[in-house]
Amino acid sequence: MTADGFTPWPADLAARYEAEGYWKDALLGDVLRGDPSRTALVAGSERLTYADLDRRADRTAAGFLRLGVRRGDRVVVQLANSAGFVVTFLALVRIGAAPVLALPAHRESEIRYLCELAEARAYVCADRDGDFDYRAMARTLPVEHVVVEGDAQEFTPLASLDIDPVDVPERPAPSDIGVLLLSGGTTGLPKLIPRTHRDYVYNLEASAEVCGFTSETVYLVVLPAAHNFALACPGILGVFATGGTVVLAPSGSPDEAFPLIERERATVCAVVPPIALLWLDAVSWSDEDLSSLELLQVGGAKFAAERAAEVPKVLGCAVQQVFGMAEGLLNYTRLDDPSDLVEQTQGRPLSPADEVQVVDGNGTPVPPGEVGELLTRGPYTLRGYYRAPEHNRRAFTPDGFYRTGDLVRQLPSGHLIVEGREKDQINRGGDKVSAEELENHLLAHPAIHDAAVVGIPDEVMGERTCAFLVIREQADPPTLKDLKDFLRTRGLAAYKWPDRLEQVDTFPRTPVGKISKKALAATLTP
Ligand code: OOB
Repeated sequence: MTADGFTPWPADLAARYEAEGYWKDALLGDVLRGDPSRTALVAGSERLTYADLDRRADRTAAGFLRLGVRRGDRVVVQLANSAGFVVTFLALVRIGAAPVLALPAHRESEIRYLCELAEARAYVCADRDGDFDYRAMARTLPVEHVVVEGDAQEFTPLASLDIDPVDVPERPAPSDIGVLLLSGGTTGLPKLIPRTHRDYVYNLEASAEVCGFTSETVYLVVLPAAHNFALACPGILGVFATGGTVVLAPSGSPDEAFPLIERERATVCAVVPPIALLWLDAVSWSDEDLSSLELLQVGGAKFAAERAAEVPKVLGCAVQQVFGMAEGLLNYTRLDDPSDLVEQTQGRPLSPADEVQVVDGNGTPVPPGEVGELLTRGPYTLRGYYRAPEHNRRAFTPDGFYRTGDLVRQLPSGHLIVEGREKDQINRGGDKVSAEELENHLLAHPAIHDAAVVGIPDEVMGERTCAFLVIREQADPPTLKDLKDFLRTRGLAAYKWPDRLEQVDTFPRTPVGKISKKALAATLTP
């Protein structure tokens, strides 16, 4: 690991990725490659051409420079799907400051930690999200500058950073950290994933090619723009690199998304399975014209084969399964794959340079076609989490493969089928909840002696979160409502709160004395 918390690729592999053309002298700030007069971005009532967006990014870059943000700095960005998000992202990467991409749902517990871990120079947020006031939270954060989109109160308005452009004093290098993504997490505290300019540019360009993006693509964003899937798989940045149009929606609700598909003639959208299920249902009662849709990308959690098969029939567009991770590796079903592979698999690796191994508990490859843990390394998969040397010793093999914690089976075609998970994480419809992180918060409750968090199957969400609790003697057991209030005051994002509580006297143990989460989950199934 280098002094700045980044684990580089070994020299021999780096030389190979360069020689074979995966890594180019490419910068994230240069991805706006559309015709200057064409529409790059539609967000609410704003419509920006490529020329407009380019100018806005340069002007806001000048504003961040004036604030004192420089190459090598980190800035925590927490914005909803707005033009401000896109402009802020481009402005920061142009001056070589890495955006730390928090989700709008994160709260003080996550944001404070991210500011501290990244030693962020600034925090960029919206004014509010419904009842929640980001500015009130910002007052307590350890950052020099708070920049607010909307009503800034005493803070710096994002709009005030829009000033005359200046020459960038120090351009970033392609091997610099371009952006820091959030990991789904399996530990007590969130982890940050450093993505270099050149690896992320490869990620988004290769994805755009595999997904057939062109200047005619109109991409509707319904997932948080800060999520890797919507940002770069191929996402917003993949559209910019191929000259198409990005349309931002506030959410995946059919009420908001369908009218935008009709109005903007959207051709592609990326969703998580619960949104796909909602859409499959909603077409029967909605009267919007969705005939422009050509491709629905579904990923983030397992999408059932039967449902995938329904997409072309019900929505009239092709479906693509995407099994990806912010850490890097992306698997896509290909547009010309036979329908059984598209429906029944989660795709195959994006890059010829992706190395995958499927191994047993000892790290030995399993026979072809059998289930094992997926390990991977490649030109766009991290070699270490940011500033996490101890965790990195467990999360990577000695030869640099990332242990995904996903249980998969690989077909002779290379396609992967996700069969389960080994990591201690709940996948709640694509939102990832670290069991340990939630357990630590629960253990801080005065009535709770011990806590174990497990995922329970759910038809729509795939999984929901159940907290098994051992209550202290003489203490009143908290209700689910009590616990949610408690977790709210602790500043934990609401998607991480438990959906269900179960009180137990003791936890079942494995032979080595660990809590058996399998046995706990089994007590709930009839
Ligand atoms: C995407 O990224 P993350 O970082 O939120 O979550 C990664 C994890 C994977 O390790 C796997 O456990 C799960 O999410 N996952 C899937 C899946 N796609 C992701 N599990 C089953 N089937 C799938 N299709 O979720 C992500 C990043 C980029 C593109 C798409 C998704």
